[in-house]
Amino acid sequence: MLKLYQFYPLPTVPNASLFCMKVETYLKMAQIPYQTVHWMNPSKAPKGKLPFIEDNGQKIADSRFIIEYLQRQYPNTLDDHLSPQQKAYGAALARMVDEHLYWVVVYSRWQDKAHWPLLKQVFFAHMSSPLKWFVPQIVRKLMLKQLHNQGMSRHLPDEVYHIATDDLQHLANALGKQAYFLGDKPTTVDASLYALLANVLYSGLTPRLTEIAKKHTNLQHYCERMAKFFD
Ligand SMILES: N[C@@H](CCC(=O)N[C@@H](CS)C(=O)NCC(=O)O)C(=O)O
Repeated sequence: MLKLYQFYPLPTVPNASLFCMKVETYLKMAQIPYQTVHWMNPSKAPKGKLPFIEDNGQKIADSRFIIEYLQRQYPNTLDDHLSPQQKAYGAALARMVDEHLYWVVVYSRWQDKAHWPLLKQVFFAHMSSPLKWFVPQIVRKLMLKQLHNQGMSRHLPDEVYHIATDDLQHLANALGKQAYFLGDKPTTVDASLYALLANVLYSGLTPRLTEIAKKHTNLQHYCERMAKFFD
């Protein structure tokens, strides 16, 4: 059976990693049977990041390539009704989440000092004792370096939360009164959007972002609908 290598789940969201949760949401939406393998050390993954999958003796890394592989190997009708224009719009929304808002979440979790004690406790809950004493600091240093290189942490905190406010408003407007981001049926792009929005609203790890997102009741109702895939 297909194996999904990902971090341990959190009590309130299927995964704290947006990319692990995106792939798991897609597997559920596409009704593909899989086994989860909980993995703590991304450096041992094929591309040094999680998630990756193993299927028929082949390892595939990166959520985008994983989903493309799954679409080829386990065809489904999720996106069949979409026009090329809707697919292009969906891809733009997914990239906004995966390549941009993701960094706002990373900032809120790792850079914002007020959030660090809780993050440390929750993220490293499954780590054994000697490692637990020094690994969290090493990982935090790595994440802060990534944030600096990507550029998000060069902004002032208020600027980062301004970006979040603006972009979450765009997402709320994009969803409007629809049940899912591309209409009345869930499609592949909802895997990315749900992973981000559920983490922002329910993980408990980004209180300032949660406050901003909670103003949009349509985004909350959307997450409640998407959560049914995990029942
Ligand atoms: N482009 C990758 C991004 C995956 C990613 O950034 N994973 C993070 C967890 S959310 C990770 O493993 N980070 C470990 C590291 O950067 O060392 C994907 O779509 O799968």
